[in-house]
Amino acid sequence: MTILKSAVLAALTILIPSIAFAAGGNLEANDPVGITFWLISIAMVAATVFFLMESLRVSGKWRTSLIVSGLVTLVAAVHYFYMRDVWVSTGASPTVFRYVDWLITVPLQMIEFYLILAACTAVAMGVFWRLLVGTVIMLLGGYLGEAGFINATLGFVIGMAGWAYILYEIFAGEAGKVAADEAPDSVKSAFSMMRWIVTIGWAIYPLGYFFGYLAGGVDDNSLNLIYNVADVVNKIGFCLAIWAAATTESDAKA
Ligand SMILES: *C/C=C(C)/C=C/C=C(C)/C=C/C1=C(C)CCCC1(C)C
Repeated sequence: MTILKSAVLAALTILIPSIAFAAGGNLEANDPVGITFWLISIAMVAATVFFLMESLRVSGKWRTSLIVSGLVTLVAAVHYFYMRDVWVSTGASPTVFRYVDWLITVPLQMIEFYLILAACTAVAMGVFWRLLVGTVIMLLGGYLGEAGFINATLGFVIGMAGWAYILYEIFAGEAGKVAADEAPDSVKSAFSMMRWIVTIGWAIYPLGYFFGYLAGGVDDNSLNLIYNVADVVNKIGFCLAIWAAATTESDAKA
């Protein structure tokens, strides 16, 4: 426990100076998108502190889920600092930073489906690997298409195939079946909330790729505003569902 507490403290001491060092550029009062970049970068820091601190009070088997939640918002916080700088100093979309963020946070979020099931029942490792591979295919397709390494439409199709595979696994595949048959109520409802976030909340990103990039019909302001607001639900909301199950299950057994 003391080692864990020291680790959490160490993580927070790294996090807090990084806020101070993020230069921030010059935020203008008439830049609502810039303001959302600021609000969300700070919200991600607050969420990180919350999840890491809460990881200390849940029962042992739930700890990993909450630490991973804290890592998701930590990684997002750091990328938001950088994206915010790009936005306020150039007014351009920070696309590369977004993809780098996604490459780390999205696989971690998909692994949470496995972790919350593993905290309450026996789950095959295959679930973990399938979710991970589906996620990597989805992001790699999108990145290669958007960066121009492969045809943009082909990249989109590969990305959509990866997403479809993930959705299959959490609705009709083994993960979905284990959740329906073996998980306690609190985990069932977290699983279902997370699944809808991945279906509806995450649909924003392929829509952004399609309309913003393939069809070229969305301006940078709207695109970034939508992505920013969506990230609050899709990252902090997603992790709060996990936190709710973790604390309910830990309290029930205390
Ligand atoms: C916090 C960031 C999140 C949850 C980002 C999620 C991103 C996606 C679900 C992206 C999906 C894509 C497709 C399904 C096809 C086209 C390419 C992508 C990468 C935009």
